[in-house]
Amino acid sequence: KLEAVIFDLDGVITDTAEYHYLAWKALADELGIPFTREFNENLKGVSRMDSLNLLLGQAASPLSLTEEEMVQLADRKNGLYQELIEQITPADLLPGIPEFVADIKQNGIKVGLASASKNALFVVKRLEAEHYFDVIVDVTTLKRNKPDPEIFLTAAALLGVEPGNCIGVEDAASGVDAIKGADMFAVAVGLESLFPHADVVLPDTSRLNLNDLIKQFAG
Ligand code: B16
Ligand code: MG
Repeated sequence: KLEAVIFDLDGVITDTAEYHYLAWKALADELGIPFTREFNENLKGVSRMDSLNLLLGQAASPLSLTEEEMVQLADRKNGLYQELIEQITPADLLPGIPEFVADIKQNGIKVGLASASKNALFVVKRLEAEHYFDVIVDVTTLKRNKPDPEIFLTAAALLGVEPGNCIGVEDAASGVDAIKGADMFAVAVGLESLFPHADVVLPDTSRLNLNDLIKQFAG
């Protein structure tokens, strides 16, 4: 029986995935490293430092950077990202999200947030969506990044529910793998071809429907 729905933030609750892309793209341009939207898919759900390493791997000739230079680059990306998310308002909730969350809560099902972002709480506050979530996992308390299931397992434990009774909602392949690794039902939002491991793939958030998902979950 469904006890909780656990959401990713960036790209599911709001389109901050676009802001992450724009900030990485600006950094890549400065460094003269090619960076496409297609390659950006690999960064979704991936931590800041791991993302930087993936981006640097795209350089035509390998850059030899010190630890300190790496941290400076990551900080610069984060600064650009933080400028972009200052502008977020509740109007930036993705289509269907307020209705979907309201429906979940009305049915006595719990709601969790499992975002890999250290900026997650700031974004949730800008969206005025704190009240959506019974639990928001603090990513700084975790040992392992997505695709490791730790973040989804932590959300379930904090909610006091069985992982097998949870649905996870993600926009990243790494996140879907984290959900499946946690033994949860995985709903992906985006292009079907990007999510071979998801249980259900929906083209966008406006298609999230609790009744449909409960049927598929039970099916
Ligand atoms: P930060 P999510 C993830 O958030 C993003 O998808 C990913 O692009 C980003 O690098 C990561 O958070 C870390 O974010 O630099 O703000 O700590 O999709 O798990 O909500
Ligand atoms: Mg995401």
